[in-house]
Amino acid sequence: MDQLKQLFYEKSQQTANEVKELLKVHGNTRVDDVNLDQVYGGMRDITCMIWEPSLLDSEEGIRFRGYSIPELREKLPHAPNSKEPLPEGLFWLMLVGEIPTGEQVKWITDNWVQRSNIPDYVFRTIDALPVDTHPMTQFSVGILAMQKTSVFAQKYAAGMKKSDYWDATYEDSMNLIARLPRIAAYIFRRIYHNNDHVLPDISLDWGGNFAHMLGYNDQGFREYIRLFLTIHADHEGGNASAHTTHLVGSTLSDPYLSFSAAMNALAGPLHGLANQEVIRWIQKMVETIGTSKPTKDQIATYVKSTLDSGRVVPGYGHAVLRKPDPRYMAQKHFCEENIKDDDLVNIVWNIFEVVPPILSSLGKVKNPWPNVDAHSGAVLLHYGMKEYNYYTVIFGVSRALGVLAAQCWSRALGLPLERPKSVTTEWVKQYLSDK
Ligand code: CMX
Repeated sequence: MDQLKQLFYEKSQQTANEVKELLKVHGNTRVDDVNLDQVYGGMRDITCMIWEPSLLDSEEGIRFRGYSIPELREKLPHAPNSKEPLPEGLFWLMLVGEIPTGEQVKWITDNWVQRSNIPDYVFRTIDALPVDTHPMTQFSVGILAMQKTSVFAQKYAAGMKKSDYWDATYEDSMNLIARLPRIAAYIFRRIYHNNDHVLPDISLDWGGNFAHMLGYNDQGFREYIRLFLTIHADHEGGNASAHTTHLVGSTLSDPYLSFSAAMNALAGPLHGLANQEVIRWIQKMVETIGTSKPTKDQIATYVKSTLDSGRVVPGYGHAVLRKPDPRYMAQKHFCEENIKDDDLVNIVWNIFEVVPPILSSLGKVKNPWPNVDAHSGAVLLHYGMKEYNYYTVIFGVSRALGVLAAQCWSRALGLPLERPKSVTTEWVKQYLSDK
């Protein structure tokens, strides 16, 4: 058994035993009450799921196994001559709850290189799609095409014991994460570089190699990709991509099926697609106003016109957060340290000053602050990646780290099929009149 799997086995068995004891004593203890607003309102804030890798606080933002983003930037191992954390280290932390050593992170990087081979038919499957198919659709199809190689599905068909599910899930998760950058980069080079593909450089770390296969050798871009892949990895279990992984996985669909489904959720404009929408919206603003240096007053007028036309301001608001997203702030700090006087980055920062008071004045927006997607496109564009339709794919590569670590835990804890109760409006009316 490899070192990470062994550690995961020990930690997860210990937690599974603790959970058994907890449920024996407290199984009937009430942890939440639900009101009708929540039933109609997208189940906001209802405590109803176990998700081990991370926990979101509405004021403070995300903590991965107790560590905030600034703490991760400081404590996780870095690549040589790099200031940004290696996302491999975050995966280790999310899976076993311990900050890994540099050697342990190097072990993951090497292990993922060994697991990164992709059958040729996967590329041919992607090639069969019209080249102008949205990159997220190509990504989801590519992931699904790899499902034939699922260890979980093969072992299940051969009669695998329930107590071995976690092991096959771990193998699939590691294989899938190892392969994702290649699939994602293949799609990028297929669509935007006329199939001029860049072969992997196995001397690089997982994120550095992804940047390289996308065709960027700029150190700053590599650094940003490492940071991007770290901060987008997880946001507890209730967000749409995480919850989709959990729901689909709860039927014992393997990690390929669950993660492909998650990518279809991430591809929605209220979720991960917002990072492309932000840039599309800013470019339209610049075009409409007629300058790459709009004043705050001009930005305010444009924001109001967006709202007046019945659309949302992309990159702003959040279902849980009630403060500026620390993932946005991490990217702002990255730019302050690495990027000097970029027009688009300056616009993003000016929008941060202009939008919150306008959204607050509407009286209905619960969180007027920027989320993670408000910043990422401007940084990608700064480094030359202008193909904004592609941005959500990078988010997707990162998201695999959290949701697949979580799926390993779901199997180890033996979490059952998810099946909440739904009711009809007729039922609600009857319930209220009976009361
Ligand atoms: N611009 C305009 N209106 C907004 C808004 C925004 N950025 N954010 C919220 N609102 C509106 C809602 O549309 C809703 O209006 P109605 O009552 O007329 O339907 C009202 O304010 C209340 O919404 P809320 O409770 O504050 O927010 P929700 O939890 O319902 O929605 C989210 C959260 C993210 C979908 C919403 O803020 C939004 O649409 N933001 C823009 C899209 C975006 O940036 N998504 C990315 C989120 C991060 C991610 O998952 O990647």
